Amino acid sequence: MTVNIGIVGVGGMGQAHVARIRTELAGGRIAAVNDIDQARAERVAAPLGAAVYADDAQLVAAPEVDAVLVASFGPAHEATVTAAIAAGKPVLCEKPLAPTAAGCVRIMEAEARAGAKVVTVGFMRRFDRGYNEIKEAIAAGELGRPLIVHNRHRNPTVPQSYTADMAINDTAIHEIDTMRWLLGEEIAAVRVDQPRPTSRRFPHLADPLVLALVTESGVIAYDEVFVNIQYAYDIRCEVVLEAGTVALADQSATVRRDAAGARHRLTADHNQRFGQAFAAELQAWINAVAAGRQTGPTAWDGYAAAAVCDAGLRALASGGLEPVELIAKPALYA
Ligand code: ISE
Repeated sequence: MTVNIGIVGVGGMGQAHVARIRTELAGGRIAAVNDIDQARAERVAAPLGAAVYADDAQLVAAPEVDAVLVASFGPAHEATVTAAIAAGKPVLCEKPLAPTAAGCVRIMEAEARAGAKVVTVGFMRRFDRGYNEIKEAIAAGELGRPLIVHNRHRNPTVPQSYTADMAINDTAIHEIDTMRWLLGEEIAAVRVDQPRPTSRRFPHLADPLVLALVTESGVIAYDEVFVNIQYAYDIRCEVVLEAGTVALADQSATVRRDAAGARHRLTADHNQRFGQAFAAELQAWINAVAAGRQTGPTAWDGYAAAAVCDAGLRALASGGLEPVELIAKPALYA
């Protein structure tokens, strides 16, 4: 069976997904396209022979669309995702599921009414080989319990449209989800420290930030978020356990040595760094849709990450440790 996918949002992220589905992955095709920029939707759809819909609700309802891939702007996600739930169509939604925990609760309520999980959230790091090896090393137990995690999330630069809040709910949200998944527990409280800002930033940003994510059992996961570091897209994670540490290795397969020294290549952006993870995530989703089941992070995971982001924004304003307030987990996600 070929899964006919309708995509909502074909900016950089959406177009990268379209290219993967077309050239790298099996079992799926883009059947329909929607974007706020109609001309862009038409440009992407034309070589694929895909239909173009002027609005996302029409795309979701279209009979030729089996499943929906959402790669639009975060604030637009909730409307598309709830339309897909109402239509009973599987939906893979890029993060954030919704920009606030309240929006994610409304999405979970829609799934509860429909009585089925159809939502997958695009937290692609769960499909990255390195993070999976770290998870296996923790689970093996030989090094004891995890105590501290040191994360670094560095972007070379961000566009002027990037807002102060996005450091938390668009960038750090990746570590927030990854920590919940790696450590197998919820984050209970958040503090956000603001070091001296780099001068190479837009004045409306505090950059870098350092988050301290405190889990239910007391692990502290630090996250340096630095979105104007100039040199590369650099993601690091080191877990400190009782009898050793496990960390992501550097990404390059080769090391160059010359008169200037020894060095390996760094990646330029998230599509390069997480190309393998994005492909594995999308392939798993296509396979699951074909088999009629849900896979990957659920709406609950999207909600829990958003609740930590909400607390992170409060912590940024207060400078103190802010508790994460979670509702009781609905039965559908037990
Ligand atoms: C972007 O939306 C991402 O998801 C990237 O992984 C992250 O590094 C970047 O900071 C975000 O803006």
